[in-house]
Amino acid sequence: MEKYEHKYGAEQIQVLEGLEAVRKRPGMYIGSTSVRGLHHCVYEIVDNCVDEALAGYCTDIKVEIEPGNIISVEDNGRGIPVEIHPKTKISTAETVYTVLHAGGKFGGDSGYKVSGGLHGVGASVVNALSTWLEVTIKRDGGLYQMSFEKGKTVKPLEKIGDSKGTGTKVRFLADDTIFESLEYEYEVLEKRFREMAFLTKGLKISIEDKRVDPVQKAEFCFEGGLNSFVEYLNKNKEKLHKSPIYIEKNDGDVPVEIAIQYTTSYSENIYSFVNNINTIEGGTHLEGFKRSLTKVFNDYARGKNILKDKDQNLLGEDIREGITAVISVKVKEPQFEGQTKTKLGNSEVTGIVQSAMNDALSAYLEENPAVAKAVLEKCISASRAREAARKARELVRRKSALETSTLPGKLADCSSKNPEECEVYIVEGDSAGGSAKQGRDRKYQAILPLWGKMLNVEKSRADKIYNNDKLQPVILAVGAGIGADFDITKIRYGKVIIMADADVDGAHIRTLLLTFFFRYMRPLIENGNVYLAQPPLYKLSKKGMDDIYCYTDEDLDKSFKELEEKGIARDTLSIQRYKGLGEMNPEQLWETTMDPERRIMVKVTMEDAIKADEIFNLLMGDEVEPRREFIEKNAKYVRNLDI
Ligand code: 1YM
Repeated sequence: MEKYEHKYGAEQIQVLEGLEAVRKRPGMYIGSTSVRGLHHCVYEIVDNCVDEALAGYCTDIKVEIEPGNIISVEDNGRGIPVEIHPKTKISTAETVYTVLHAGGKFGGDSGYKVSGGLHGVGASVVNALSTWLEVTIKRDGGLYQMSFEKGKTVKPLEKIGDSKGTGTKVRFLADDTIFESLEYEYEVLEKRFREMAFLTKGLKISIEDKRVDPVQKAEFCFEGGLNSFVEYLNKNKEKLHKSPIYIEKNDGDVPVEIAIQYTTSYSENIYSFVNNINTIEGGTHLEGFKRSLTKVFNDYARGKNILKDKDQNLLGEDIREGITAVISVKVKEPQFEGQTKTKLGNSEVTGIVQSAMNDALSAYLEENPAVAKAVLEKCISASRAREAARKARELVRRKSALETSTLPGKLADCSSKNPEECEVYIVEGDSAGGSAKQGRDRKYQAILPLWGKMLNVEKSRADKIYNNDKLQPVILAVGAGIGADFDITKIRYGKVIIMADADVDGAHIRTLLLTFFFRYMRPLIENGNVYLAQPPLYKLSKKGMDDIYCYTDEDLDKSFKELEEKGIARDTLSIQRYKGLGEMNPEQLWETTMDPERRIMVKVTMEDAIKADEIFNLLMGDEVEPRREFIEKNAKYVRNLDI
């Protein structure tokens, strides 16, 4: 068997220092060491397979979660090159796994590798953050293998046999001294791989979770690409036209793929991707899409005399009502901006997307007049509703100007007027509201109790939202308007905290409020002003001992263990399980959930909000069956919002 020589030269010493840096500051390379960073490692390896698919050599990717949280990823591409690399003097495969950012630098460049941002940091980072990692390569008729521990080579690449076909397989165990937990969440991975399969037409991606019996698995392959994606997103919605509008332009520097389908809903659902990365904050590609959509529909409506000379143009928001769209572009050197580095900054992309859309969309409308008519009718009714909303809003404003207090009656406001130090607790239920009012710090903390069933935002246009008696107090308390009028500089509280029970009803209210904020006060979430309070689930007490509050089941187990070590047996403790906030007296609520020194709060991210929005669609959609199915299957997901 041939063996690849392994020498430690100056290059190799630099390599080891490089990977040491990754282990010292993992967050810098994978975002975080939470379960999110853990999943990120899997995506990094799978991204290499997808690059190989985009290059036209790989059709099949298999991902497995083995018992013990070992990840295995296999593709049927060309196999990572095995010959000695001229610069490092070791095999190219080992170079890819030990040199930081080797992917782009060493010729393994598909052209659309991501520079900077959270993604694309490569195989060597995953290697550095793994207790062990093993790579098997089938190439040129040979079977090759190498292995590493914590990024260090323990077995350099060696030919261990012959092979038919080609491909690469990577198995690794993430390092539990680096990651907070090694428990992969099957649903999270499944969702990402479904998305990746939608984004790469014809690529088959399968996932199997072998930690559970029976094995949980899924296989994705979509010949329709983004068309299939949009159909999937709309599967529980009523559609205005049968098949999505599909636009593809591959001839330029920036390939563009877009699918659009209108539904009867009132919300706007646009997902955008750059190099397969979800650009949650949008950017120049989304801007180009919106501009073209607005222009093409207005031009068509004028040309066909659907909009008369005297009529005003339709606004972008009118034309996006009820739209579901996915936009995917590939950019060679993407610049990512924004709070979470998921906003595309490359200015040239706006015009590229815009012109790709202009031609294709106007041609589509000419060829499909019935679709054009149905969509425009909806747009026009949206613009009328917008007018009605404006009038309703003015009414609210005028009313406020006359009244001495513009604040909702139920709000117990704080005495400070400095938004930076103020917070408002939106509390579910009257009794919890009462406790919160008594327990709070009056100077900085305001309480707004809400009750009863929330308005179904999905089925309401903006005018109804303004007049809704449940949401109006929230709008007035926050003080910054809604929708296009929302002005973040006017918010009255720096922290808007949703405080709901840790049960299904609480999750429901949380989902509703998050969806409302996501749809109508999005900057509030983007700016990081929305929080979820975390009330405890249990109280442990015993005579002569300070009460112990536990916020999760794991917390409870940990406390039992710690107490047992101190000689306090479990069965001598009195355990209270809190079913609702209402069971806590004001003092307890302050101590456990509201005291800034002691409380645990979760800042809501755009991802949480998107998840809430998706769940909300399912919970509130017209069809009962998918909702029931979803609740049965994914009750855990609703709780996951709290993670
Ligand atoms: C399970 C992980 O990494 N597959 C993979 C990686 C590479 C190639 C094929 C590949 C790329 C190229 C040429 C090229 C990589 N090669 C490199 C480098 N699966 C997985 N499959 N031949 C094979 O891009 O030119 C980096 S990744 F740098 F060595 F070329």
